[in-house]
Amino acid sequence: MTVITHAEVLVASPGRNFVTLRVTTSDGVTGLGDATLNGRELAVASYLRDHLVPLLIGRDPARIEDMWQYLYRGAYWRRGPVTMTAIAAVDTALWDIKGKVAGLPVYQLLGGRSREGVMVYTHASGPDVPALLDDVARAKELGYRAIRAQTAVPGVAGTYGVKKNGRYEPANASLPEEQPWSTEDYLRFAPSYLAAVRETHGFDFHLLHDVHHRLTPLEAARFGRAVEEVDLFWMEDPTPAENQEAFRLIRQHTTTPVAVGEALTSIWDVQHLITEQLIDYVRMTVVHSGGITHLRRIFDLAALYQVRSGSHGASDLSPVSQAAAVHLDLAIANFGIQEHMGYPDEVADVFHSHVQYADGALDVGDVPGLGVEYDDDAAARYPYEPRYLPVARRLDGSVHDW
Ligand code: KDG
Ligand code: MG
Repeated sequence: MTVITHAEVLVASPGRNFVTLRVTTSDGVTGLGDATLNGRELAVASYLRDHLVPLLIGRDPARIEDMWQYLYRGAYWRRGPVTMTAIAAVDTALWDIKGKVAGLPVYQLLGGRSREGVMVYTHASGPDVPALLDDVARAKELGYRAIRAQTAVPGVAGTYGVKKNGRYEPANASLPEEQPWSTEDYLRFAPSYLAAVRETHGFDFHLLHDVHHRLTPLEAARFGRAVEEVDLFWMEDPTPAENQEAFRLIRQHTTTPVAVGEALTSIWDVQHLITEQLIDYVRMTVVHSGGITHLRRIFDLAALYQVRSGSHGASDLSPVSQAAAVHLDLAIANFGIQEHMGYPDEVADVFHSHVQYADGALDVGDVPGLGVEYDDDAAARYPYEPRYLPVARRLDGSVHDW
């Protein structure tokens, strides 16, 4: 019988930190899984190295569902980002191995293509409205059919999602940067710049916006109403989602579509949001939601309630996650859209990926498995660097949701 003979936890920082699991079988086949949890990378590395790798050795790599149940139920302690990211890394690596053994791309194992390429949205942002409008023009020229727009609220240095020197990287400091935040200023300003995007660039592309958990349900309802005329594809994470019931109030007041999920980790975290039809897009990811196995289950539940996928694809999800997402996006019936943020240039030295962008869409080609290889020699040139996400504080000094 083929068994897992070893599993390595690889930590490198090609432009930003990534944790990767590589599983090897007794037949010499390797599979990769992303295990990156931004700002808490080493907690997952230790969970894998100290607690999961010893459990993998000698097990059958073909039994993906059984492995998932064994690692999830076997931990006794349920859910949570560290556990679910570690399980995701194992699960993703086993799908990669299964594809390589079968000689098939992973999307074939998931039922085959439902579409030719997956529509992606990119980020446009700027320190002020003219810079944002220029960046939207740049994204349109690159062929994107869906664009997320963010700009700095005047006088609020901590506005989420604004590029510096052509890139947006929130994990920007060796200790968390503390950033000021004013909900009042944001609510007064943001609808006007989204309207300016439509006035300048028209309605022939999807426009998205990430609120990034900053509003209360009532504020989010007001915001959703205020932007109805600009026809948003979605408003993302309008309010923190620990209390799923909070979204009912938003729903009752606006027809602006709602997307939620990047900070959630299990089907239970979105059960109520989906079954009560309180959201339109579920934005969870392979890496933080227990892998391809669990995310497929979430998307299948969502399909019953006309909720579509909209997977998180920020640059803190490695190219292994990106490839896994594209395989899943190609296969499911209720695909909505995929985030495509891009990577620092150094990332391509370490991760050799077959994912390709063309005409507003991503595709993976027909390489067996996930279609990503890891270059150990290149990775050795990029040692881990401690990096934290920022913390937001209201103007009175109290902590806010970042
Ligand atoms: O690590 C946190 C980022 O992944 C997150 O801030 C990015 O909100 C995000 C998005 O929609 O890409
Ligand atoms: Mg987001």
